[in-house]
Amino acid sequence: MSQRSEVRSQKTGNKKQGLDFRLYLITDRKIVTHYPSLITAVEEALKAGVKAVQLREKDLPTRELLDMAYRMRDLTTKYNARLFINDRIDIAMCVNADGVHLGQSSIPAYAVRKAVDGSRFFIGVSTHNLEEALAAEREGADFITFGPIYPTYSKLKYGKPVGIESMKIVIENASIPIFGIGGIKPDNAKDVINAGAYGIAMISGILGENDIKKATENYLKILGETL
Ligand code: TZP
Repeated sequence: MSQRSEVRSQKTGNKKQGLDFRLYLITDRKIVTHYPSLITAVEEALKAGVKAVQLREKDLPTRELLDMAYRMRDLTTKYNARLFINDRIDIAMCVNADGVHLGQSSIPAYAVRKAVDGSRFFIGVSTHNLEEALAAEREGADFITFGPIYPTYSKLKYGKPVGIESMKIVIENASIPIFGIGGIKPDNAKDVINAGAYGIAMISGILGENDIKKATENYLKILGETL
């Protein structure tokens, strides 16, 4: 076992079993242009081996989001993949999702932890600095996303990306799995993993592509997780 993977397994070894994915696909239906719908685009990624999907359609009214969440639940179950719902613990419960992914303005992780049987339900938290990352861990998150690591269109308005060096500091100080996010593409995905991230999370790197199957397979290959 390499030194890096030893560190990784030490860091995650005492955590609840089942965080069995390192490629984390996040949805944005507006970025899908080469496929007829978000559902068909996500199915293509699932066919290629994606094992975790976060439904993140922040602007959908509750009932439309619920409908979409049911469809994503059916689809992810069909491909034996995990489903996370962004922000909405109520919708996550209704559709029997595998977890919720919380933002910095969401219900905090400790409140979800208190309310939900933790043995099967995962809590992910979006973080952007060390303080947020450590708070998420303290409050009971199972994993975090950290970023944006690289410039990415949807986050340009927040200023400079956090960069890979600040991710390394988070990795040194936190003991839960960390997914690098933001501007992850084939040419930088390996750098994020080599810096010690547990996995990579992305929207456009998969859903914005005109060949989702090929793009997904490429990331899985970079992660050493070909089907
Ligand atoms: N959080 C940090 S960066 C980001 C989110 C949701 C956007 C990721 O999108 P992309 O297209 O993978 O850069």
